[in-house]
Amino acid sequence: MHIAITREVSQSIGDCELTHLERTPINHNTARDQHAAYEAVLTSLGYQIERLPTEPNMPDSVFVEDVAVVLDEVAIITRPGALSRRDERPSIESALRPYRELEHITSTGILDGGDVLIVGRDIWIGVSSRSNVDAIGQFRSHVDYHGYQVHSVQIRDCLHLKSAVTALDDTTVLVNPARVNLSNFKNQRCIQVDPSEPEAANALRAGRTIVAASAFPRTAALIEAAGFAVVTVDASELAKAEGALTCCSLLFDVSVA
Ligand code: CIR
Repeated sequence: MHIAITREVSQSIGDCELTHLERTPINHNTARDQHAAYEAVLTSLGYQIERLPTEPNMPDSVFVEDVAVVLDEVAIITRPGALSRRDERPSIESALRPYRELEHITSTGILDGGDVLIVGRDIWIGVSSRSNVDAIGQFRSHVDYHGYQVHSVQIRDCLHLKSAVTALDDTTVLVNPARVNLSNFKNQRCIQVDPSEPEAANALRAGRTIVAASAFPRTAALIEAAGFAVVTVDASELAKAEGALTCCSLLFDVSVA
């Protein structure tokens, strides 16, 4: 069974954290419609959606990815780098508890799930304004035992590692080389975003299908040309909050006896 944990867009999304973008008005209805369309795509790809109720006082709470990292063996509850986002944790913990053992990142570690890239048994964690080396060490101690190799990686000019690179399958990454050095991914097949679409590196791997933003058609064509099935969605309103496609869900599998 494939599960997608999502959360309804908060009415207060206009008060979201912003790091690189100027604040512009976010239309809550448009954001909600785009989010519903994103969920519909995941449903069509075989995911069962577990939608958490909206959190009126947590502007960024739609971006559930930042609060947990779900592996087959364990889920890590993060300690988000932005103070305003730490109250997002209890509801995500409750949602994950039926499915996974839980581990936690504790002070003085900070970690956003958006900085954690899983490619097969390799995990890269971006050192960013939201994630630090303390948390990377904690993360490693939680997953070592399960056979994962954890690598820390420097990023440039973006919020999270996954604004720079995402996984298309267990051996292929989609990268913006202006934001992260390609030399980190010597053992992976690297597909580079179209240079005119610097935000396009965040695509969502949903089983064998890649969900890509409709704003970046050139990169979507490159992904398709590399042999992947691609579905596009419009995430332009959520992008005003510096959110992209991986941010809006926690995807994982549950074995049914
Ligand atoms: C934040 O700054 O925390 C939100 N406005 C955007 C978070 C996007 N999350 C992600 O890329 N994983």
